[in-house]
Amino acid sequence: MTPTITGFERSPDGGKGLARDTRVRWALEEVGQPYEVRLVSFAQMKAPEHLAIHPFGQIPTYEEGPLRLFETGSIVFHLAEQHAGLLPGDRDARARAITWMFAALNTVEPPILELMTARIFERDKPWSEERLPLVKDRVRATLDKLSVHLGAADWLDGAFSAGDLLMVSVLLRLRMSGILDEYENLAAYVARGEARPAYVRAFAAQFAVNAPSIS
Ligand code: GTB
Repeated sequence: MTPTITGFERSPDGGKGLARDTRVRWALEEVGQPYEVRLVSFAQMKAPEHLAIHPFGQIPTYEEGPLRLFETGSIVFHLAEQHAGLLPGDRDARARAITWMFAALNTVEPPILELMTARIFERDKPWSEERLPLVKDRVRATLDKLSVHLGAADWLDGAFSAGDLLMVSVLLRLRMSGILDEYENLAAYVARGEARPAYVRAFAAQFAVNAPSIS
């Protein structure tokens, strides 16, 4: 059965691949699962039909027959459980890869989201200039440790896994701030993720929807 995911009819990022449907597209591409996309407007996201699938009125969602999921981490985990390629077979290695999925979403992403909020939504506030360096330092405090863990390795724990897929996706959001380039090994790690054929296909698919039209 071909699953259907949802994405923005028009992403606010204009095709940079930062909205979370890109993570789900990437996971689907990694496991070779064809999929369909239902594009939704902001109004549609808040309508009862969509709220029945996503209680918080957001994207992405995932529908596969009677199964309806929301939360990107849960969708990626479901795909990794159903298909080979995103989680190791060995019990302990699998548990560690899942730990990295949680680390990406629960430990590394929150300060990055805070930075995006500070840079985009709070930049006109009178206190913004004073707060921004503090928020940036909270991101660095996490990246310092992540960078030490990664060292010279290609991926976080052995072979590429769903943990790397989510971690690269989270770190990608830092690119515009310039902070990612302060960490040579993390910048190379993200570039390695972006070079994967599955990521290239996922990025191209969301770009085809969201690229700014030239008229
Ligand atoms: N915890 C949920 C998950 O992981 O799936 C969070 C889902 C979520 O935040 N979805 C966002 C959404 O639907 C899209 S990705 N927002 C609309 C709303 O809440 O009304 C967040 C996002 C949006 C835009 C950019 N951008 O333009 O750069 C980046 C990320």
